[in-house]
Amino acid sequence: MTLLNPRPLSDYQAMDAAHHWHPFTDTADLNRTGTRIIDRAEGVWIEELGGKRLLDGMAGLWCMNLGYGRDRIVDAVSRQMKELPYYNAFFQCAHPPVVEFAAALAEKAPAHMNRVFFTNSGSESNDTVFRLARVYWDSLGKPSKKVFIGRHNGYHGSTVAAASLGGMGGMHAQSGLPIEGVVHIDQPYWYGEGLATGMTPEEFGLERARQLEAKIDEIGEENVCAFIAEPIQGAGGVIIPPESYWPEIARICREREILLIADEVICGFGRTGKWWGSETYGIEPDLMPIAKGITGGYLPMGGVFISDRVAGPVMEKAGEFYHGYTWSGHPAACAAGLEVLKIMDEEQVVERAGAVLAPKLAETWAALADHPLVGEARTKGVLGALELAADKETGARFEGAGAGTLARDFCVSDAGLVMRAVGDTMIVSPPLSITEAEIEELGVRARKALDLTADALVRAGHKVA
Ligand code: PXG
Repeated sequence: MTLLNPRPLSDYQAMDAAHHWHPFTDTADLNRTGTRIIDRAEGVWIEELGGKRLLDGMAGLWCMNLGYGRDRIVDAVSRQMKELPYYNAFFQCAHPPVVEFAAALAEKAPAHMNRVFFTNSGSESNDTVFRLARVYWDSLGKPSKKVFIGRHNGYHGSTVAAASLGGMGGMHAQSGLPIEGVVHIDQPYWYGEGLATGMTPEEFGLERARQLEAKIDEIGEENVCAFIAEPIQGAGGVIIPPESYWPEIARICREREILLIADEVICGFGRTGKWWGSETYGIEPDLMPIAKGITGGYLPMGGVFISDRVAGPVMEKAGEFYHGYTWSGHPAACAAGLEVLKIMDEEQVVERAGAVLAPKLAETWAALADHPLVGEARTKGVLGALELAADKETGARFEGAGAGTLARDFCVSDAGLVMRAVGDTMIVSPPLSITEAEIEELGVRARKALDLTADALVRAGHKVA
């Protein structure tokens, strides 16, 4: 096999430090330590330049749902690139892959959603949602309905509208966000924010949902456009809402006549053990932004599923929707997506995620709950989180110890595992192609990293239960 990247690691690190500005990175700090260069991958394993293998517990960035090394996807893309590398879907045009893919996606979408608008990322999908939801209310003669309600610590992307809809305080502080017309309510994060209240998870879920009702009343229903949320918050720390949360949110949106937008960028395409997170929670959103797993991560693509309820008035009354991207429905991305759907059907990926992987991950995680550092081990579908806590009863953290960062670093340096830290919450979202044996291996590696973290915390003078 030809070596695609023949330079030594130090060259890549020097070039990277000199010329590459990384996303979500303290670039000066990174340049002091040196970038890790990943140069190949197969299945659920990634390999660093030099040969070190790591189990990819994050499926890249929550997107490599079918794992790496799927030649069928590459071949489908290659065939399409030779036949028609590009044409657009503007100005009365389309091409076979975009039409085929839209139809194939509509088959998989919830029954009340029959149309998809293509974008190139989750962020773009949420910018599309931001504009389309407002156009919907305009088309119904209710132009005052403009305000979006999102959630603190929600994540909807990095563009201006998407970052505004999200509730990441650090992002907002850096660039004067959110933009006008976006407000936020609290998240249904029971372990982080509910435990100390003495409420049960179910009571807490209702309290957090009812903040939506209170916020709508405060702003005036006639001014509120939509509520947007991830079925399960991903980037915020795999925050699995109490079962009481979503039914109450759905009731409020219905009664108060505001659109419900379920951001399925992470939860979609089987992550929660069903096709859509909305399905897992029994809700019927009006709009669903999607991305990531749509191409199994092989090419950039995103989209928005549009319910018949929203599509009807917009098509009849608004006329042209002045919105679109050069690469909306790129032929190569559509070819990748079509092949991904074929593989998902053939391998029964979603069914297996729900029936085999979800219980296996739940069992593996439950075993880790005994570890002295773990305050809570939670999973839903093929998503998992471990809360690192100094006190298992109260959930008190290791103050100032950077426990999450320590654990993440031990994962990479000693345990050969990619597991992310969001503060002191360790999270995983492995490829849906993972085997049961590999989930066990993930558990073994996570425990090793936790043990090393516990030792380091003790050495630093912290008390570990
Ligand atoms: N919505 C959700 C729910 C997401 O998780 C986006 C929208 C934006 O997608 P794009 O394709 O524009 O990145 C996301 C992205 C992390 C991490 O560190 C999470 C995301 C992206 C990058 C890093 O957890 N989620």
